[in-house]
Amino acid sequence: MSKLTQQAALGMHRAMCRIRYFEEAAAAKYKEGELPGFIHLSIGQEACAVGVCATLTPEDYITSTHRGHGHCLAKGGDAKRMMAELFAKEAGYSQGRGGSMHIADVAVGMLGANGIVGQSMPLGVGAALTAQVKGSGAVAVAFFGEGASGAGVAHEAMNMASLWRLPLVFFCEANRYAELTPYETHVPLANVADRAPAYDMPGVTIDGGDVVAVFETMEEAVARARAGHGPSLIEAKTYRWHGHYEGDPQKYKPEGETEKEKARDPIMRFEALLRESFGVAAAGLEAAHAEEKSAIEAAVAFAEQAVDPTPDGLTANVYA
Ligand SMILES: Cc1ncc(C[n+]2csc(CCOP(=O)(O)OP(=O)(O)O)c2C)c(N)n1
Ligand SMILES: [Mg+2]
Repeated sequence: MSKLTQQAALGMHRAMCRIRYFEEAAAAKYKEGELPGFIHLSIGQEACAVGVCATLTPEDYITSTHRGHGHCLAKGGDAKRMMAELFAKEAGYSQGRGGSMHIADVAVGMLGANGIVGQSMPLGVGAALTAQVKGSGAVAVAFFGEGASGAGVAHEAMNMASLWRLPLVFFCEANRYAELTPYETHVPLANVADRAPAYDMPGVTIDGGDVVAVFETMEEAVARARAGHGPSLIEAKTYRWHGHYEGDPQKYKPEGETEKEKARDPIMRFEALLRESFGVAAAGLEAAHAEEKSAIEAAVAFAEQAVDPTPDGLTANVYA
């Protein structure tokens, strides 16, 4: 396992800030009524997206979920085109036709957000099979939630990936809730990763708020996948600070739970490590925050000024 360099660590810190500012801006604009449709935010879960994608090359693939902004940004997606998509503008990734849950950037290996719970997993199988057949050396990571882990298709995907020894990592962001449903009311096991032995693959449960733990665990799983030894199942225990969707009154959360989690902010925890173990000056971290914040402000301005789709484009890219 390679040691995390200061340069890589700083890049990861920036990516976490970028996701946080992107989603905070999206939340604010949603509240103002500027974004049509639903948005699902991953604020509090940034260490997962970033720790995973920091182990991948641009040629590697990820498949994402309905909560996919962080995944896309961490894989190298463009904040301006993403924000424009949220604003339903022509300059968006799907020309404003898809919104938050239909953002993909194949050029950076981001094969798509996905509104169909569980489907990131068979799509990950397909991407990994492509890499195996082509002998390209690429790996795929399928992000999914603990809610998705009970879907039939999740088990079909893990079964097939193991059988064919595909270069794939199943990465579960176990954020305690599936919509309004708490973990223990729909998963019989303490950990989603405990299912891994049934598929003859390694399974590990980690602290999803610790970006270095995510990175190091992923490095091992990616190395295993690249070496042709097959898939792994990683479960990161994490927490979403916001509701399932923006506007969710969150009545199902016990009082004080979100505040308790906010005190363990993954960005603050990483910053403490960067100062103490990597010798990074506080001023450097503040500068990173300022730059990422202003890049997101630029993305919002870009999206606000972008043009709306026009009615004559209604049937473009419609095939049936
Ligand atoms: C096939 C399917 N069934 C149900 C839904 C409705 N739905 C949207 S999100 C969600 C819960 C997903 O929970 P989880 O996998 O834990 O992801 P999280 O929202 O916590 O990130 C459900 C049931 C859906 N979108 N697709
Ligand atoms: Mg969940």
